[in-house]
Amino acid sequence: MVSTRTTIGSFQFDNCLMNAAGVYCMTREELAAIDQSAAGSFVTKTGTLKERPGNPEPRYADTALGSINSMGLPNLGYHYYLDYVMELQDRPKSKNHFLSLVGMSPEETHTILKSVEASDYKGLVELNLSCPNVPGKPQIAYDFETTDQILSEVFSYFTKPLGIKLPPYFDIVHFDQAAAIFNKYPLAFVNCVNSIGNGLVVEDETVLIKPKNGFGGIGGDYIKPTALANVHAFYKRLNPSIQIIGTGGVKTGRDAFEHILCGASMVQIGTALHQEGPQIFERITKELEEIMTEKGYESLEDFRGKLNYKA
Ligand code: HRO
Repeated sequence: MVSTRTTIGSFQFDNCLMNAAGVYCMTREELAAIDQSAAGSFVTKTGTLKERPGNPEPRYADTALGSINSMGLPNLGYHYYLDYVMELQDRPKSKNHFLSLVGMSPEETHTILKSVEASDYKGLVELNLSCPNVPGKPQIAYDFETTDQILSEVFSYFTKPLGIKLPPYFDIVHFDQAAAIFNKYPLAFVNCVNSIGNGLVVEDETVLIKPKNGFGGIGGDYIKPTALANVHAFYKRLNPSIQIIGTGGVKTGRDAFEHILCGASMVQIGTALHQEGPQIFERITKELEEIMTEKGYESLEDFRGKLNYKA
C-alpha cells in the first residue's frame, strides 16, 4: 500500500497535497471545501491586522500556461482566520492547518504574531514574506537585512511552530545568503515559492488585469522550473530541522512527484486549484500514488530529496 502521508515538525498529515495561500481560502466556506476534500490540510488567505478590500478588479486572470494576479492582499482580517482554525482544532479528528499572516509593516506583523502567541491556537503559522502586489510595498524577503531583523524580533517572543513563504530567488549567491539567514532561526519550514512577481501578460494589444497597469504575480506552468530550483536549493542548504513546502506549477501527480524528489515535505497547489476546484486533490493524489507504485516507493521518505545528478 502506498501512502502520501507526511509531517511538518510534530504535525501529521494524511496527504501531502494542499492549497496554496490565496486560492480557495478567503472565506470559511472555501476553507471548509478544502478541509472536506482529499487535501491533507489547508492554508488560509494571508490575514492582515485589519480587513482589506484589495486591488481593483479584474485582478486575477487564467492564461494558457498559468495565471497572473494582483489581488493586493484582500482578506477578512487575521482574526477571522485565527477564529476559524481555533474552532476547527477543537473538533475531534480535525486535520492540522496553516494560518497565513503578515502585517502591512514590521510593527503590524509583530502585533499580529503576539496576538497569535497569546491565543489558544496550537497549529502552524506561515508568515508571508513575499506578497508582490501591494503598491509601494516591496517583497519583504528580497530585502535580506529587513528579513533578518523581522525574524530576529519574531523569535524573541514567538514560540509556536512558524514557517515563511518565500519569493523565488534567481541567483546562487542569493540562495546562499538567504539560507545563511534562515539557518539562524528555529523555523519549522520554508515554503518555496510565491508567484514570480511583476510579470506582464498581453492579449491582443491589452494587459489582462487592471492594477499596476497589468503587472502581477505569475503562477502555473511558467514557474515550475523556478519553483523546483528553489525547493532543491533550500533543501540542500537549510538545517534538516527546517522542512520545505513546495509550491509552483503543480497540476499533475508528476509535478508533485518532482517537488518531493527535489526535497518538498508538503506540496501546495494554487493556479491549477483555481482552475479545477477542490476535486483536483483526489486526481493528483491518485496520479502521485500511481507513480509511486510503478517505482516501488511506499512512502514519501523513499524518494524525498533523492534527485539524481548527471555523472
Ligand atoms: O493578494 C495578493 O495579491 C497576493 C499575495 Cl498576498 C501573495 O502572497 N502572492 C500573490 O501572488 N498574490
